Amino acid sequence: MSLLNFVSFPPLGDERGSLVALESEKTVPFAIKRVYYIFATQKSVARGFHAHKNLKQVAICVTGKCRMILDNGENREEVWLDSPTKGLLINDLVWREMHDFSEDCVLLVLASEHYDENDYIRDYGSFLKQVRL
Ligand code: T46
Repeated sequence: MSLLNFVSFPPLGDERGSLVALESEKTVPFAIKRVYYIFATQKSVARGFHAHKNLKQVAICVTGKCRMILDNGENREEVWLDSPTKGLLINDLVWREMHDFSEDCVLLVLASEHYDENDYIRDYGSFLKQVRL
């Protein structure tokens, strides 16, 4: 089964332009407890390099693009996030890396839990041990 599960957010456009509505437990398949966004990422910087024990997220590039790698310990897949109408659903226990941010990239992330540093697995070896239990 692919690691790349998308949520599409149809634009509610009219002659003035486009609008996307993100609704907790409706267009977004979980209750949203936190929203953050990543922007002004410096050239050649890669981010992420961790997994979460208990966190679902939807990542949307609202402007610009970046390359997202997901890895469940068995398979590694990648995708360009490059559309404000395309959300990538990231489940628990999935290693993620973000690369090749465009200068204008704004990566919006909707999260199912509040921020908790103890939820992060930041070491790839520990991640592999955990998913292979
Ligand atoms: C993820 C990817 C896609 C907070 O204080 N609150 C928050 O909600 C977040 C997300 C971060 N922080 C602090 C923790 C660090 O001191 O902000 C700093 C940067 O966070 P981090 O190095 O974890 O950023 P990324 O880009 O490596 O990862 C982030 C999320 O942390 C992570 O959950 O899935 O984006």
